[in-house]
Amino acid sequence: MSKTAFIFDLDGVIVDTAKYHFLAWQRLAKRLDIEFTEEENEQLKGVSRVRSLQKILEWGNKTISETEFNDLMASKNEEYLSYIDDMDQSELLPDVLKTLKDLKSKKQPIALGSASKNARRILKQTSINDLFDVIVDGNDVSKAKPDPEVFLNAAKLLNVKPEDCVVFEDSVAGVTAANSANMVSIGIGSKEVLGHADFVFKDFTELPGDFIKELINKKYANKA
Ligand code: B16
Ligand code: MG
Repeated sequence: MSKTAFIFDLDGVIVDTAKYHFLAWQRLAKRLDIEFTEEENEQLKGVSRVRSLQKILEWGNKTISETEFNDLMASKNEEYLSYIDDMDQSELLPDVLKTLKDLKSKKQPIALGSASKNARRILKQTSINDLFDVIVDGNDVSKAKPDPEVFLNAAKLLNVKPEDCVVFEDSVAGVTAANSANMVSIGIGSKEVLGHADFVFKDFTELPGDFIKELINKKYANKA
C-alpha cells in the first residue's frame, strides 16, 4: 500500500497567528482612517498579504499609489514579525505537537502548505521545523488558495500522489484547494464554515483515537 502523506496549513491549524495579523492590520487601517474589525480579519484568513491589503482598501473605499501600497505592506510585515519573534513552542495549538510526533514516529511523510511568506520563521520560532519533510509557503507558489497549487507542489516534493494526501485546513479557500487537488480534506474549525470538508473537527484534541491510523490505512481514500 502506498504511503499516506499529511499536509498541514499553518495559521489556524498549527498556531493562531491570526491574532498577530489582526493587530498589525488594525494599526495600518487606523493610519489610513479605515475601520477594521475582527469580523473583517476573519475574512483575511488564508488570504495572501497582497490580497489582504487590497481588501482592506476596498472596504475603506481608498485608492493609494503603488509606492504607498508597497510601503504599507512592508510596515505591516515588520510589526507582524515583531510579534512572531516573541513566539515559542507554547503557542502551538492543542495536540498539534502530539499529532506531528505521532506521524513522525510512524514515518509518514509530512509537509507544510501555507500562504504565509513567514512560514519558515514561525516553524523555527516554535521549534518544529525538523518535523517537516517539505515546506511549501507563500514564496513558492504563483496562485493562492483556493487554487490547489500549494498542496500539489507539496505532494510532488514528497513524491506522493495527490490522492494519497490528507490536508488539515482552517480556511474555506484552503479546504476548497484540498478538494480540487483530490486530497482528503480535514477542516479544523466549525462545521458551519467548513461544511465542504470531508471531515471537520474543532481542533486536534477532537480527532478520534484511531483516526490517524484509519487515514494511513486509506479507509477514507474514495475521492478519485
Ligand atoms: P504573510 P495560512 C495565511 O496563513 C494567513 O491565514 C493569512 O491571514 C495571511 O494573510 C497569509 O498567511 C499571508 O501571510 O503575511 O505572513 O505572508 O493560513 O495559509 O498558513
Ligand atoms: Mg490557515
